[in-house]
Amino acid sequence: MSDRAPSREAWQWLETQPLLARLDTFIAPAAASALFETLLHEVAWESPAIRVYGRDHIIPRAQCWMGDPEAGYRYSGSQLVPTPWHPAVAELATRVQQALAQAELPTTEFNSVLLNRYQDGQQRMGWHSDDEPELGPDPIVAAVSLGAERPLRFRERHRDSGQRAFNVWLPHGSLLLMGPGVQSRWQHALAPRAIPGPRISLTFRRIHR
Ligand SMILES: [Mn+2]
Repeated sequence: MSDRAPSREAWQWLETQPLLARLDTFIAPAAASALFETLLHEVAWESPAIRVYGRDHIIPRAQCWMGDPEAGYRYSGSQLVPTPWHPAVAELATRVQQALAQAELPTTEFNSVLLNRYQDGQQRMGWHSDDEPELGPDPIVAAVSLGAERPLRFRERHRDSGQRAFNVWLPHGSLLLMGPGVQSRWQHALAPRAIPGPRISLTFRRIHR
């Protein structure tokens, strides 16, 4: 990984109000591939059952919640205690903060990260916002994508607003900033899609106690 964070000009402003910005060149391809392999083999991936409308379902992906010991979290009805930071993920968290600061973008001290691993395009994530109470009223969420390029789909939470849904493609090694206001304005989802390869996403957050 390079030591210098890219300049503000390297970012693409996908939406300005609220701010959705993507840095395609956050991690160079070879380093991103190496990180993908490390995480694939060294993260304690789990596919827990979650209760939806009174029935238990195995989630259609694998996940790992990582972070500071005090950064506990509730997710779909279960209490998650974070796994200790993997050194490569801790380093990545620091790099994400540096990249945001370097570009004068909104940032925070990320103390936790949700890793999701999608085996192929059939694995998915349903519509939701990252708006759990632990994240505070207006969270900043930063997502690093590794592996197969796939679109994250956004839609208005209030569907009568007349605004369209839209896709944000997330290339290998990219960083997506979901700035203040994004979670309260939009939901996002990873829909099933004919994409052959696996993908890992790391969404960095700050848990408020
Ligand atoms: Mn999310």
